[in-house]
Amino acid sequence: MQKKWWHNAIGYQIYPKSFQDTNGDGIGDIPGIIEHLDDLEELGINMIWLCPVNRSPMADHGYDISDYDEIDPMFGTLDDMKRLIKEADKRGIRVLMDLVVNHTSSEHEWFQKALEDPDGRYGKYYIIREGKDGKEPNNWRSIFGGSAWERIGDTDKYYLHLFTKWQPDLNWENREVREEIYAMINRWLDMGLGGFRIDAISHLKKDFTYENLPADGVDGYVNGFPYFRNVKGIETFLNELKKETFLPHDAFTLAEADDVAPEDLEDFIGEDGYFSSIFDFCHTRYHVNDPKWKDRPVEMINDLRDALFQKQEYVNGRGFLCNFLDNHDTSRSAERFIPREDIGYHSMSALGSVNFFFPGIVFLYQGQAAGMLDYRKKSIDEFRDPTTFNMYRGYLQEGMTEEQALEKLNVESREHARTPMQWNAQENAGFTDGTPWFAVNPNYKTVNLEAEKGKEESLYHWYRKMIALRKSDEYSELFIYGSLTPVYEKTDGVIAYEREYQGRCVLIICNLKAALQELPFGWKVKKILLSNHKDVNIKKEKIYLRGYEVVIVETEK
Ligand code: TEU
Ligand code: CA
Repeated sequence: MQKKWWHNAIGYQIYPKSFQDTNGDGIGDIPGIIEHLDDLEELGINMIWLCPVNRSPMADHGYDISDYDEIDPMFGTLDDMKRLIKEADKRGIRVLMDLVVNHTSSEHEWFQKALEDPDGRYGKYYIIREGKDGKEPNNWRSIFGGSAWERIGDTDKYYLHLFTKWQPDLNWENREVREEIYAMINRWLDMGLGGFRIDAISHLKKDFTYENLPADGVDGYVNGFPYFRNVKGIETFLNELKKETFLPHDAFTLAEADDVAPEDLEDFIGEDGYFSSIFDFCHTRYHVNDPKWKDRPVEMINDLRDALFQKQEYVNGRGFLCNFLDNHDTSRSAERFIPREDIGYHSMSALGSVNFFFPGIVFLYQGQAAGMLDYRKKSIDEFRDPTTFNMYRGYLQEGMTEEQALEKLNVESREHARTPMQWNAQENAGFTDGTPWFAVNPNYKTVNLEAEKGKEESLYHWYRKMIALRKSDEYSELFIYGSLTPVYEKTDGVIAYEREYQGRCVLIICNLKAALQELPFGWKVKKILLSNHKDVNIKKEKIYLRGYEVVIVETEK
C-alpha cells in the first residue's frame, strides 16, 4: 500500500458553536478554537474537523449554507479561518472543514433565484417537480421527518429536501452545479486546508422513478433510502468530484457514507477510492437504554463486537475506515454503551479502547476525553434542533404521551452531544462569559477537562496515552498497516484483537462487563504497553480481568 501523509491521523471533531466563546455572545467561535490549539496538541491529535462555519441562517446549525465562500460572522472572519489554518500548521495539525454539498440553505442566492423562476437557470440547480393530484410528487419521507417535498408558494411545483425544508437538495445531474461546487472546493483547498469531512455524500444521486410507495408510518410517508442513498450511478459524480478537486490537491477526505455495500467499499476507500476514509455507522445504533437492550447490556456488547469486526472484515486491509464513537449527531457513547450505574473512569476508558487500535484512522469528538455526558431535559422547550421537534411530533402522532416522547428524546436526541464544552469548574464551565446558546450540563463542576487533567488516573490521560502509543515510532506502523485478528470472540462482553506487523504483535483486550472474568491466556507477554489499572493479572496461562479492565500488551511472536 502506498503510504500517505494522513495514514497516522488522530482526529478531533469540533462543534464550533459549543467549543469556546471569546466575545461573550454565548456562541463558540474560531478565535476560541485557536485559543485551544495548545490543548489539542498536548492531547496528541494532528487533525481537526470543524462542523460548518460558513455563512448560514443556522436552521440546521450550519448544515444549511447560504454562502460557501464566507465564514458566518457568528464564528468570525475569513482572516480568523486563515489564522487558524496557520496556527494549526505550526503545531502539526491539519484543518478539515465540513463540505455540505448535497444541499444548500434555502437562503442561498441560487435557491432564492430558483424560487423567483422555477423554470429558469437556477430552477435547474435544484430538484423541482410538478405535484400529483394536488399533492407532493411522491410520498418520500424526509430523513428528518415529514414530507421530503415542499410546495413553492401557491404554484403546483415542489422542491425536494431530504433534510429540513430549509435545505433544498442540489441537482447534481446538472453539470453547471457540479462545476460551481468544484470551483468553490478548489478555492478552499488553495487556502491550505488539509481537506474535508464530507456531509451526507451518499445522497447525491437520486433514483428519479418517483413512484408512490406503500406508506410505512401513520404519517402516510415512506422511508425512501433505496431511492436516495448509495444509488447506482453515484460513482460517476464521486469520481469526477475527486478528480476535479481532491486529487490534484492531495487533500484528505473523510466522507459521511453510511451503509456502503461490502462489494463497493473498495471503490469508496481503496487505493484509488473516491475518498481517503469514511464514517460508517454500524456501531452507533446501539443504546443500552433501548427496550431491546435494557436488560441485556452484555449481549449488546457482543452484538456490537460482531458488527465492528464484520465491517473490518469487509474492508480487509483494502482501505481506511474512520474509527470513532462520538459525534455531533449522537448521544454520548458512554450513555449508549454503559449502564448508568457503571459509568466512570474504568468503563469509559475500556469503551474508548474497543476500536481505538483498529486499522484505519481515529477521530475523537470534543468533550469525549473530558468524560462529558448527556444532559437530560425536563421539557421539550429545552431542545434547539428542528429534527428533535420533528421527532417529537412524530412520536405524539404515533400515540405516545408527551412524557413518553420526552423520555425517548432524552435517550436518543442528537443534541446531547452539542452542549457546551466543559473546560473547567468556573461559571458556564469556562465556555462563555455570556449566556450560552445551549445550556451547559450542570455536572460541569466535577466533569470538566481541567479536573480530568489534574487526576493521575483519568479518561483524559488514558486518551493521551493511547494516542501516544498509536503515534509512537515503535508501534505506529503496526497500528496503521498491521493485520487484525479478533480474539476471545465468543467470550461475553469482551472485545479483543491482535494487531500484527513484520513479526511483531500487539494484543488489546477490553472487558466491557462489570464482573471479573477469568480467561485462558496462551501468549507470552513481551511488554505491558498500557492498562487502565495499576497492575495486570496474568498467571499460569490465565488472565484475570477486573470489571471494565483494558490490557494492551506486546506478545512474543
Ligand atoms: O447528517 C446526515 C444524516 O443524518 C444522514 O446522512 C444519515 O445519517 C444517513 O442517511 C443514515 O444512513 C449530516 C450531519 O452530520 C447532520 O448534522 C446534518 O443535520 C445533516 O447531514 C444535514 O446536513
Ligand atoms: Ca462568540
